[in-house]
Amino acid sequence: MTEDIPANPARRALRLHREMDRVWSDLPGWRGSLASVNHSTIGLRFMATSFMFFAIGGVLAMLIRAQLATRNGVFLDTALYNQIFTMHGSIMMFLFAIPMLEGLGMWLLPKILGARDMAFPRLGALGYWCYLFGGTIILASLLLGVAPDAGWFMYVPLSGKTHTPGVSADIWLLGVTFVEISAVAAAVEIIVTILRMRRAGMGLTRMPLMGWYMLGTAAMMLVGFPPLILGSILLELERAAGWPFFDVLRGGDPLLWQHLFWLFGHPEVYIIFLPAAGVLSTIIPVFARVPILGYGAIVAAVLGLVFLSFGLWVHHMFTVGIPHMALAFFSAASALVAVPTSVQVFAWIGTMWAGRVELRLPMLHVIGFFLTFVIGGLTGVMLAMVPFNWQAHDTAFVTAHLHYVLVGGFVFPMMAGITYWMPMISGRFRIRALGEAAFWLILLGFHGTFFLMHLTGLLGMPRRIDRYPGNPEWEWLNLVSSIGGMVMAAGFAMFVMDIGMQWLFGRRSHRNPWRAETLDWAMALPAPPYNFASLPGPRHPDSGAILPLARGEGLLPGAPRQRREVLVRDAGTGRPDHVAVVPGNTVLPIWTAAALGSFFLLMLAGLYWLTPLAISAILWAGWQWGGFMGSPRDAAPIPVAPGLSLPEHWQVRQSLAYSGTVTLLVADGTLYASLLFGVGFLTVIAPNWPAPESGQGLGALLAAGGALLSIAAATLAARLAETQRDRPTGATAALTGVLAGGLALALLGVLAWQVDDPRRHARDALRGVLLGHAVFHGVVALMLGLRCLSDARQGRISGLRQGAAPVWQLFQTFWLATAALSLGIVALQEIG
Ligand SMILES: [Cu+2]
Repeated sequence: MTEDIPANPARRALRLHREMDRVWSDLPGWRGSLASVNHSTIGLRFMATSFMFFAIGGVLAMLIRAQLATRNGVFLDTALYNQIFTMHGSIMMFLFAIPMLEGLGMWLLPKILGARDMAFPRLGALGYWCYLFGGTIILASLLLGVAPDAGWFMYVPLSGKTHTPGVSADIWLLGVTFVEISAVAAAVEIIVTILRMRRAGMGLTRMPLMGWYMLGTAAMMLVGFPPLILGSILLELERAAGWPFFDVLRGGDPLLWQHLFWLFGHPEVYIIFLPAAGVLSTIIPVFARVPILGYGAIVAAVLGLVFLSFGLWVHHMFTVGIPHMALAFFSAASALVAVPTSVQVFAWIGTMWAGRVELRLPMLHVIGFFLTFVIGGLTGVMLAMVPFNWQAHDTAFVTAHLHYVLVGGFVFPMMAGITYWMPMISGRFRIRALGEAAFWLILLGFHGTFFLMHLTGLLGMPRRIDRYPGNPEWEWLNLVSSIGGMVMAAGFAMFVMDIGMQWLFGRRSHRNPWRAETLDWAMALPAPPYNFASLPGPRHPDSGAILPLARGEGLLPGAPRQRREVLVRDAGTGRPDHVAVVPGNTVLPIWTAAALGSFFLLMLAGLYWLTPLAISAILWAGWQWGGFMGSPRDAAPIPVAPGLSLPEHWQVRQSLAYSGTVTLLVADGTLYASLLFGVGFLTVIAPNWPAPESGQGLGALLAAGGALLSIAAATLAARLAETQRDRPTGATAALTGVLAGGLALALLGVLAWQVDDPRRHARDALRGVLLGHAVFHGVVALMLGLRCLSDARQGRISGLRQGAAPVWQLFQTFWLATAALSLGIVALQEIG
């Protein structure tokens, strides 16, 4: 697919390493560690932090098991028990599993795809700080005794103001939303990295399977998280400002929350499972010493799972009263998921069958996966059957199923992955025996805990209860489960010890210790911060190229311009397209996260009047981020290989930033679509509609029309500013666009003045949100416009250099489309 690119002349590998290391290393000291943006550092931090949260979630689980060991458990009172199971679920889902897979993706993807960094290093760092701050807020609430206690699914009306006064639910909603920012950021980053930064000439059909799995995962995150973010915003608005979305008396419906939650919550299972399956597909062929069986079938299965996972959320709601046809459809669809899942399981078994499996430690964890996950899959098919579901609903059976799927489908594969890639992280081999003992303890402890819970559930024990004085027949089952839990906890402690011992005392590992073929092993151990001194291309497709790449024979060798340069390819053809300079060490991400965090904390404290301060800090930080889009000079093309020179990223329209914006707008569009779903759902389903007569008159109509016209004018001006950027008319157009955008915002403000009180009815509340959506996008569009204007004034844009203009133009168009749709809907409501 690409013409072969000639090799660069070989140089001394050590010299090249020193040159790269100077440019790519983190700064020394603790201050330097705040400024780090390198994907390896950030990825490892994500994984280490998530493991810490896993330990905390595990301790909470032990408390639950201690309470349930006897039927009159006096260990915890009910209020604390409720906090603990809510926090156990929330921590494991939001603070362990998702960040763990983000960390793995961030750390591994550039290595396995043959790149030096992720597409947006600063965004990765921002995501990490958001995760850490959000997680800390959630955790602190437990220490302060105000932890969320309404279950990790936060069902309304239980989580509403009436039943859960105080801040506990707000902490969950704001904290989790804060953490989700990092998930959406990671999804954007992963997609753009996979599509545009793979080794030159690596076609999609020859991409390591991990790439496909992460692509599927990121796509699901991009579409799965926005509904939950929207749901959290709506619920927080209802709690904080009294805007009714879930209050039946005022035109809301609690079921809306369930839909939004499970629109996220179900794909979540696959979001967690797919990267884990990617790990399995990566390491099984290595230890079986044969290529993976059925590459194409696996890719098809991944795509099938991504597609199916979005049609299944209703199977969490079989008992809420939905039409029979819908029940039948979602039941069948849920059972259908077993097909792509088993395609993969058969491919893995077939691969092991065809080869000769070396039973090293990572492979033991793979066996643990098989023993566990298959049972979880079977009980999953059972639960997909509506009559059985009605029987087992909300019993310990479901808890058992859930843990079989999540521990089998995520924790075991992750332990396999960690032990597999540890030599690359630590540069050392493991010490024998400790890891094996840990594995057996975890496996036996796990099945000891959860296998019997199927039976406990079938005997009728509900989830989430803290005492069962009237049911002595559950007692011995629970006691065995509790003992199993303690054994498993001891196993995890040993696992951590094993990792620590390897780090400290392991003997040095030689290169590529597992004799794997993927590019992640084409580097020295431990992996250097820049990954590859020269980048692999069609000539150097796998781990066999380790020496030529270190000697600079690959593409874009070294760092002669003293900056972090990466190669960006055309997404389709695989031809190298341009050289992007990615940002180096900077404290901007942590500042931005702190600004965002202060906004969340002020909201939590109820200090709404202080939030404008935080908002200005966020705007200031956002302005600084844009500084990277302009450059003061036109540069000569950069030599990549003999006879191949490429432009810098300022000079191309299809830059990483542009691809990233397109991807982000998919998430943004999903959020908006979820909002429209909410409007439609409440209008059609909720009782207490139609809404009372609205008092909006001619003034509102004029303001709406005027705002729309101004946005259209600004969009036109943005287009002109982009195409004419090298001429004075370009700067004039930018100025016009900014002014028109400002006018539109002012008119939206006038409109806000005229809207009926949003607390009156769900329709008015939804109008408030639609308006807020338009204002928010207006502010971002205006910032981008100002950036273009200022860059044009300072000569940071030219005929060759694009600056922020393409992104502005894109965003402005999105603003126009959504604002027009929103105003159209309101107009329709008024007529109809
Ligand atoms: Cu589900």
